[in-house]
Amino acid sequence: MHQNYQDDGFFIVKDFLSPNELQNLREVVTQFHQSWRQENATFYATKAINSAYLTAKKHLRDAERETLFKFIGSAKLMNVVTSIIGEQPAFMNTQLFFDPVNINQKNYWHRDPQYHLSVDEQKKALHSLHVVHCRIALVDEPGVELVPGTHQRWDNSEEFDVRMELNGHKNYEDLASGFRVTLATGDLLVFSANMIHRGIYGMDRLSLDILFCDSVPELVKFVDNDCLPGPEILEKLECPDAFENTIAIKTWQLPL
Ligand SMILES: O=C(O)CCC(=O)C(=O)O
Repeated sequence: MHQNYQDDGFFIVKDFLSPNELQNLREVVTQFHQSWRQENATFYATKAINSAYLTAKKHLRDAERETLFKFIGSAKLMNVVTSIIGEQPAFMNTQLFFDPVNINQKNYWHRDPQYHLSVDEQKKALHSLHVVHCRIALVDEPGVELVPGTHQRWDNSEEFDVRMELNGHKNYEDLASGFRVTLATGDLLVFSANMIHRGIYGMDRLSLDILFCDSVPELVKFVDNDCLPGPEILEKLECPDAFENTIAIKTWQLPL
């Protein structure tokens, strides 16, 4: 496994995107964002910090979806993903992070699984399943704050009280153990969804996040069928494996 990921739970690849990839992704993502904002005007205006399901048909045309699928299924990105997850990664979803309209809205520390797993299950997940964020800055951005090592270790009492808002704490309070990672346009940040983290708002950020996981039904069940490519796109991808693994699990092990 990638050494920095193993030790700290994250690493950065500077200038991951070529100028051409950056331009193509920006165009498609901007198109998605405009359409999504119209459709979700109230949510956007009041509390949203991200959207998801970018590869679905709802907001993008086929050619635009293909641009996303080609990037996600590129050898370049998949080499990074397999360096962490191994040879059987599954595609999970895409998200887009942007600034909240309300400039007073506060960010929040969390581990991604805390919204669907009990505390005991969250502890076990640290030693079993991989869910990995591949976050690509489409403009310079303040980045995220991470607590290094928490992809493998449980919270100390300050971290637990803050992220769970216990004993009078709020989940936006600073943590002594937090480590800030800023990203420049085109950088890739890879980090474990299990680790304690929070976004940093500002700079009109626009960050494309692609999620991959182990090829297991308990994670792949979260994947939306609409977000998967059809056979005509799959055959055009350099590395279709992550999509194929997801499709295989959904087709054979879960009722569609
Ligand atoms: O950028 C953000 O606002 C939060 C990022 C995050 O929590 C995530 O990618 O899971």
